[in-house]
Amino acid sequence: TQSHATKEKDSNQVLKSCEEPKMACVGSSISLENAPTLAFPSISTADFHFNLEKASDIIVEKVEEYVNKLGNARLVLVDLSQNSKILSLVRAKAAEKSIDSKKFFTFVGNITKLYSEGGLHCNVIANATNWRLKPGGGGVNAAIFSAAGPTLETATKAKAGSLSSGKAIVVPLPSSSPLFSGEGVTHVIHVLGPNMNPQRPNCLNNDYVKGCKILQEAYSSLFDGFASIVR
Ligand code: AR6
Repeated sequence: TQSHATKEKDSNQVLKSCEEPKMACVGSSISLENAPTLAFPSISTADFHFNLEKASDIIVEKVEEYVNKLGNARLVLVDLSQNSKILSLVRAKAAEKSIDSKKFFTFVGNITKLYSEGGLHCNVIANATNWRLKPGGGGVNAAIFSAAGPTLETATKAKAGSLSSGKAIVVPLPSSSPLFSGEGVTHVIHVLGPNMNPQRPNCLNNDYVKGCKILQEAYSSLFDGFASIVR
């Protein structure tokens, strides 16, 4: 059995070998290994069809705004594939802005298995949800509700019945949830991003003036929610 520190180091080294040389992260994140950490997916860029260039600008801008306000807490952008376009765009733009790589980095893995499969300790995960806050629907929403078990739906309902776009809600995860016991996740923050997919509710029909404003608001709500847990 590997120690936690070794596991995280190893997984970072794996990343180092397959990601771009300028990427933020790697060995230096070890000292903040047990710091409060928010893992978040790129909101709206898959099922909701939001433009990746625009989304990556907004992610980096919002991370830059919040990362130093959060003390030692870390922000980690996660995606499933090593070839993730959004991860490489964000890494390149974050490197240009010299964002502290101990406090913000990208990570390849399933957001519901970051500790058990990647050795990365994240006490909070974000979910790119739907307006009904309902399980299923594919993407990260289906994965998180399924991995968390039915207690997440109950705990979510106790907080809200629906969500407006650009907003986030913090849901404490019951300790009986497998995500809590197996992965160390104590809170899920549901976020509803802007939708550019005509097959989904409230499509913005390519109005990127509105869309960018809503995506900025979504990341502010997410990071404010995380700050309220860290404090
Ligand atoms: N782990 C890490 N990242 C993931 C995972 C995972 N298990 N699954 C997907 N991603 P999406 P959206 C990445 O489509 O565009 C749902 O049906 C994915 O590669 O989940 O905001 C909801 O119910 C992408 O980078 O969210 C809503 O109706 C990112 O997560 C709608 O989709 C977001 O992709 C929301 O669409």
